[in-house]
Amino acid sequence: MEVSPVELKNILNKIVCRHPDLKTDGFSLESCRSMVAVMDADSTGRLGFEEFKYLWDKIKKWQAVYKRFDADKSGTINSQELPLAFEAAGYPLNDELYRLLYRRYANESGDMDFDNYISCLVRLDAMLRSFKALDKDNNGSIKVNIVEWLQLTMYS
Ligand SMILES: [Ca+2]
Ligand SMILES: [Ca+2]
Ligand SMILES: [Ca+2]
Repeated sequence: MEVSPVELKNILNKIVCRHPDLKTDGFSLESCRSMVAVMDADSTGRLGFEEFKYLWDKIKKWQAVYKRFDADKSGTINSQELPLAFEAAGYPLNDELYRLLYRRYANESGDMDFDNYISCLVRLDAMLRSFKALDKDNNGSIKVNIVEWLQLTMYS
């Protein structure tokens, strides 16, 4: 069984319905298409069992972090809560990167809701894994050609 973007959207939206403490305007098809793309290691356009299981385990972990670091219990993550949550999730970044992610994924009222938070972490996790895969000598920098660059940035 492989999970398509539409199926992923239905699964995720069904789950958030059961958690009133996770504020969200719902996972959009576009964000699910993007999540499938970055997680789709074998480029089938869908998530196979292993790909889905990886995503699922991460989402469970990230959901627990979200609840724990929503310090003011607003149901969303604000700019002060974000660095602590991402650090706890295993992504220690610098302040500039946190600000950048916040600007990209927070909504107009200045909060990151649950679907935006998950989209952001899915992408961050996938981009870090891509980097590690390309950084074969593990020296912290990579060299990519234009085809690799486009594959990396356009199918995501
Ligand atoms: Ca949202
Ligand atoms: Ca796949
Ligand atoms: Ca909050």
